[in-house]
Amino acid sequence: MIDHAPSPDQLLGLTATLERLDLGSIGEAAEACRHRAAIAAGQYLVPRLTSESDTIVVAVVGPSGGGKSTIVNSLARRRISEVGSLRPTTVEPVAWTGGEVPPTLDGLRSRVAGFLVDSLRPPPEGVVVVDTPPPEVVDDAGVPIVRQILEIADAVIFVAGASRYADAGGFALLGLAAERGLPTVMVLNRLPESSESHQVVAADFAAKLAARRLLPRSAADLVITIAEGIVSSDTGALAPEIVASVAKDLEAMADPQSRPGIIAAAVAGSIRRLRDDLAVIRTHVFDRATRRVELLDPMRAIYRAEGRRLVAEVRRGKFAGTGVAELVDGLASAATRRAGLAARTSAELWHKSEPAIVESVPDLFGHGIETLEVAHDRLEFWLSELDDLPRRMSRRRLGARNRRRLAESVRIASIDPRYVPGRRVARRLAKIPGLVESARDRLADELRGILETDSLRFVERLGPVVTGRDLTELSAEAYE
Ligand SMILES: Nc1nc2c(ncn2[C@@H]2O[C@H](COP(=O)(O)OP(=O)(O)OP(=O)(O)O)[C@@H](O)[C@H]2O)c(=O)[nH]1
Ligand SMILES: [Mg+2]
Repeated sequence: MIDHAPSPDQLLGLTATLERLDLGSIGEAAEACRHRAAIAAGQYLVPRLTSESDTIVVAVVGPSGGGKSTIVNSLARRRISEVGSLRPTTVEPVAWTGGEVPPTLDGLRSRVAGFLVDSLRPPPEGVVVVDTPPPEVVDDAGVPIVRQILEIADAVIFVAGASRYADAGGFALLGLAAERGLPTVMVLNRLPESSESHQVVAADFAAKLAARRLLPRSAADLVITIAEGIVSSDTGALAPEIVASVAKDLEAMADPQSRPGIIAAAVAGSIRRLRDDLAVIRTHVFDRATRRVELLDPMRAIYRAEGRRLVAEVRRGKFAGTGVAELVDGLASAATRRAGLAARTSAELWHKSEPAIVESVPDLFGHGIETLEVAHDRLEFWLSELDDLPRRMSRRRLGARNRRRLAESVRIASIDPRYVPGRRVARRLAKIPGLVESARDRLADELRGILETDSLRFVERLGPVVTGRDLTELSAEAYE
C-alpha cells in the first residue's frame, strides 16, 4: 500500500468540495486544476482505495488517424471500435473487456451508452482496454475526453502514425501519463513498408521522447514499429501477427504479479499530482482574494464618499421646504444620481486595472436598474417610521393628532437645519431629547444604504468567494 495515502473519507470530502466550487471567476488555470483534481480524487483514488479489484485499465491514446482503433481491433481480432478515414473517427471511448470492470470506469460507464464491449474474444484476464477519442474531441466543458480517461487509467498504449509522431498534442498526452507514473507502450504505426526506414524514424521518435523525459533513454528498441498493412474491411483489423509485440506487452501488464505494482504506482502518481493541483488551486484562490480586496476597497471608498456628500447636502438643507408628497421622490432621485456617479467612477477604475470584469456589463457604468425603486422603498420606510418614533423614544402615550404634529416637525427638522418649531411643539420635542437627531441619523442610514445596495452589483461581478472552510478542505494535512 501507499505510505501517507489520504483516507477515502478525506478524499470524498475533498471531491465534494472540488465539485461544488466554482473557480471560473478565478481563472482558467485554477478551473482546469479543479476539474482534473475532482476526477482524480472522486473517480480514481476513492474507487482504487476502497475496492479490491486489481483489474487494470489500459488506455489507447494518440493523435487522430494514427490507427488506435485499428490496433484495438487487431488485438481483439474483431470489430471493437469503428475505424475510418474521417477525422476524428472515435468520438466516444469504447472499452474492450472480458467482463470484469474496475469501479474506476463507473464514471465513464454512466456517461457513454454502448461504452462496453463484452467480448467473445476477451483481452488478457485482468485488463480492460479503452480506445479513446483523439485530443481534439472535448466534452461540454471543453475538456478533451482523452485527458479525463488518462486520470483514471492505470497504463497506456500510445499510438502515433508515422506522419504525426512529433505532434505536440501527442507529447502532451504522454506528459500526463508520465506525471501519473503510468507504464506506457510506445507504438509507431503506419510506417512505410521498407523496414530500414523504421529504425531511422523509431530512433528519431525515441530521441524526441527522451529529450522530453518521456522515455528513460533514447533507444529505438523502446518503440514498437508497425508497417502500414492491410486493414480487413470485415473486422477493421490488421493481421494478428502484425500487432504481436503490442499483444505481448499487454500480456505482460496483465500478469497478476505485475498488476498490483502498476496500480500502486498509478495511485501514488495520482496523489502526487492531486497535491500539486491543490497547491496551485490554493495559490490562485489566495491571489484572487488579494485581488478582490484591491478591487473592492477603492470601489467601496468611492460609494462611501458619494454617500457622505449626499448626507451632507441633505443636512445642509438642500431639500428644506420640500412638501411631504415630493420629499421621497426628491431624495430618491438624488440618491440614485449619486449611485450613478459612484458606479461610473468605480467602473472606470476597474476598467483601468481589469477591463474584462466591466467590459461585458455596460450597466455598471451607471446606477442599477432597480436603484430608484429601492430608494423609494427605503425612504417611504423612513417616513412611515417617523410616526412611531416619538412613542418609542419617550415611552409615552400620545394622542393621534399630537403624534402626527410631532412627526411632521421631526420630518421638517430632519431636512431643514434652520427650522424653528412652534412653541408647543418645541416643548414636546424638548421632552424627548435626541428625537430629531435620531430621525436624521435614520435618514442618513437609509441614504447610505441605498448607495450600498447599488454597490453590491460590483461585488457580484467578482463571483463567489471561496470560504475559509473550503480552503481548509483544499489544504487538509494529508495532502501536504
Ligand atoms: N492500410 C492501412 N490503413 C490503416 C492502418 N492503420 C490504420 N489505417 C487506416 O487509417 C485510418 C485511421 O485509423 P483509425 O484506427 O480509425 O485511427 P484512430 O487513431 O483510431 O483515429 P481517431 O479515432 O480519429 O483518433 C482508417 O481508415 C484505417 O483503416 C494500416 O496499418 N494500414
Ligand atoms: Mg479511433
